[in-house]
Amino acid sequence: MRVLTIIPTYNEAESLPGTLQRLRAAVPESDVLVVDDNSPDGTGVWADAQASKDDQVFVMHRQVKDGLGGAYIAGFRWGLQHDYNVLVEMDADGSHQPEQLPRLLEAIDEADLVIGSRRVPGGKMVNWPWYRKLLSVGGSLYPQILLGLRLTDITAGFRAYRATTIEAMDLDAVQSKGYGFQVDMTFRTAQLGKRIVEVPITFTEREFGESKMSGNIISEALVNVTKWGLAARADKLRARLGR
Ligand SMILES: Nc1nc2c(ncn2[C@@H]2O[C@H](COP(=O)(O)OP(=O)(O)OP(=O)(O)O)[C@@H](O)[C@H]2O)c(=O)[nH]1
Ligand SMILES: [Mg+2]
Repeated sequence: MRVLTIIPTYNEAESLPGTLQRLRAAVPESDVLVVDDNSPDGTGVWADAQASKDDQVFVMHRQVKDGLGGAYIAGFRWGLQHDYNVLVEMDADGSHQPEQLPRLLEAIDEADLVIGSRRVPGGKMVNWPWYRKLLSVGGSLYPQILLGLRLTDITAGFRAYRATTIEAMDLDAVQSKGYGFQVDMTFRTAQLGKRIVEVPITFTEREFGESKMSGNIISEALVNVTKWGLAARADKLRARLGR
């Protein structure tokens, strides 16, 4: 099983070193691809220096900041071209613990997508203020209901995909940039009839740097989820009416 862990970065010079070092120690068999959007703080330059010392670390540079969704799509394409079997998504900011990645990788034997969930038994959120928790619960519940997905944490960003899951998708059609990207990808995976499994993780608030969460990202997700949910319902109805 060839595993590639993709880490999108924008201004993570303070966080990436610790995350990368922990990841290489916890899961030495995984190659790593850092996808940096020309971070003004020099994250990309630091990553290049790392890559020149470690032949399991690779860096992709993109010229403009184009959202986490765009960075992952570019990383997925690279991973497919380079024949990896499993493509992992992980944040640079320390929210996702590399030491818990083996749990996700164990579960991928029996699944097409494994989601590290904060809300299955054993899952935790550490150091998150109440309003972020509320936003996260609401942000997960609304799409779960509207899209009819029986999952607990569909916005979660610590995940492992089988390469065959990503291969089966039309990546050009994935337009979501921010939070909605995770929901979008989950919905597509479910619509393909793929197996989705959640495993518990401990999610920790970032220590350094700044959040890229914004009102824009939230409203993009809300509008899109509503659109997808209604479109899926209309499709079902049309099928039932035989048109
Ligand atoms: N390449 C790239 N990476 C991004 C972009 N936006 C966010 N990221 C990275 O995606 C990961 C998640 O972003 P965060 O800012 O932590 O977003 P979040 O986890 O939703 O929010 P907080 O944890 O509250 O800060 C981090 O590693 C970011 O550096 C982007 O436009 N381009
Ligand atoms: Mg974060």
